[in-house]
Amino acid sequence: MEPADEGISLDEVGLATRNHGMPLEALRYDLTPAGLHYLLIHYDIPAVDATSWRLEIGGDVDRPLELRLEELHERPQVSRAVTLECAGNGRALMTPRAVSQPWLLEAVGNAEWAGTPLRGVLEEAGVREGAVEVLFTGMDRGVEADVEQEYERSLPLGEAMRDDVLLVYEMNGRPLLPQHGAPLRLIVPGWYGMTHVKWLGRIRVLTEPFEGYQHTRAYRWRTSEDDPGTPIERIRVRSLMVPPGIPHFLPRTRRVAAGTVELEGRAWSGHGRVTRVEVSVDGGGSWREAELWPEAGTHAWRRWTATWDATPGDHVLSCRATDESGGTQPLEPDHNVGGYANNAIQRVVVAVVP
Ligand SMILES: Nc1nc2c(c(=O)[nH]1)N[C@H]1C(S)=C(S)[C@@H](COP(=O)(O)O)O[C@H]1N2
Ligand SMILES: [Mo]
Repeated sequence: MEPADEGISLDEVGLATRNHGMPLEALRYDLTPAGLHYLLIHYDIPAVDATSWRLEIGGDVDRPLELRLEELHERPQVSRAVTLECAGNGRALMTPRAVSQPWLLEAVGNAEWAGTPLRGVLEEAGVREGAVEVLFTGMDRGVEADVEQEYERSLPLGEAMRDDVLLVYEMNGRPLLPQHGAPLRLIVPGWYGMTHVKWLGRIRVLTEPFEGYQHTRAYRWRTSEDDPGTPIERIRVRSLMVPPGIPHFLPRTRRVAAGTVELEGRAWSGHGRVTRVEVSVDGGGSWREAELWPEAGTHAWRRWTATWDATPGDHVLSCRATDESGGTQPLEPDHNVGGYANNAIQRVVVAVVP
């Protein structure tokens, strides 16, 4: 589990300072306050004038639409708590490390997202018979591996038509902030972060699968450089804990007073309900059940708690979730070239003092 030895480059530090994570103590909140939610912005936050902004819906539809923000607000409103996690979460803990946003564990957040179901808008536009995918294009542009592009991702038509997929204009009851995609973003509960396209400008219904950079080059599970790989889609089951006690400034190991310690954290999965969380206080050698709290939604994180009788000495604390598909968390990362979908267990190093 030691990160690669070669050191983090200034380029990676540049990404890490732009794209902050959620401090793990914020796992305490049912809903992550907007300023504590993680951020991932591939290029720049685009300058968008919400009054002249329009959402274009076109491609393989009977009636192309152009909607203003007020028109989206007039449509049926749905609000739901959804956990977002970046597909690169845990990347910097893989060896060798893929050079990209160097997340440790903190690329996650759980917010209440409000907007209108995408399906209603697609039905109004009239999706034609031969449609297979829906493409979502952001208003941000940049260059990746020499390819100049707008950030865009597609979804299979069946996923796009799910009734919980939303065109979102509010986060935690407030208008969407610039960094989270104002004036409008996509939310696809259960899928990794890259799917939730921000600063939406255009939606296009396609008759052929989309073959853009973010599908054919990035976000693929590849075992070697020449493996074409398979697409990264749904969030793998994962749990994290609020690190107990107090931290050292550097490194962020913990100091805890001996006695009864209440451990708490959250667990989530894009493959069904979280059915079990276990905790270990000996680095994953032995496990016992944590208590699961009531669910707040199918794709919202679930609270768990456990009591620990902390005895003086050094301990490594971990938690491990299982979902209803039978998925659980491995002890070590499942290596892949892009450093995606690392759901290996967290290890919190704790010194218990008398
Ligand atoms: N237009 C656009 N949408 C985007 C991105 C982006 O760079 N541009 N980043 C994606 C990635 S990789 C993630 S993990 C999530 C992060 O959402 P957040 O910053 O609101 O947490 O947004 C996704 N949507
Ligand atoms: Mo991401």
